[in-house]
Amino acid sequence: MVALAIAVVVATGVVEWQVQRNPTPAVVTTEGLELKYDDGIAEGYVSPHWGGYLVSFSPPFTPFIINKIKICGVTIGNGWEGREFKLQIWDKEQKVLYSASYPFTLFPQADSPIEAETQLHKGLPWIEVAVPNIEVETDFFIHVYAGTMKWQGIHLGADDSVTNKNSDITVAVAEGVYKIRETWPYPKNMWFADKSKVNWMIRVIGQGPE
Ligand SMILES: [Ca+2]
Repeated sequence: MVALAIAVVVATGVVEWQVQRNPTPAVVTTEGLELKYDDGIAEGYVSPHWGGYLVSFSPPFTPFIINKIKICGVTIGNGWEGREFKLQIWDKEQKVLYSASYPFTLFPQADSPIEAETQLHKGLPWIEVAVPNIEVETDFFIHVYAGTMKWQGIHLGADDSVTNKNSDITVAVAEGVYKIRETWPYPKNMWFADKSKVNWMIRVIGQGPE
């Protein structure tokens, strides 16, 4: 918090800064401020149920410049070469601020759910995706649309270290148009059927304006 206060003072007179009231927990790293809800260790890996993963964030101050997104996960199965997932940044009104596609092969691959289970026990890996300095003026969302199903494709790490207040899943209602899914679709016998326990392991790295 000390670093944040200094950053705000230094910027006085250059940019109008707004300190946010209930910011997402953040840590200072060599790359900037890392916003995160999870404790770094996945309790499971979960499919997006044919849709996407959505996490809302409240930056420590605005404007806030997003430089990088970190995502913990794995792809299950083979033959994902050429397939892409969509990474988006939405503002608080769910308007798209940034949208780009990235190859599935950025994620480490597990040939089967059993192999994914082995990776989970070793600690699911993180990937990093650079984004071109997206400035946000409000709370925002990170959306990872994978569109893959039950035992195949992209599965993100799920963390139960805090009560979920920020993670949702999305559905595509038309080509490139998404909405937050109203129901939580996972089977009752799975621990992640309880939405309050599921935090998608997506983090944001950013900073104030120069
Ligand atoms: Ca955890």
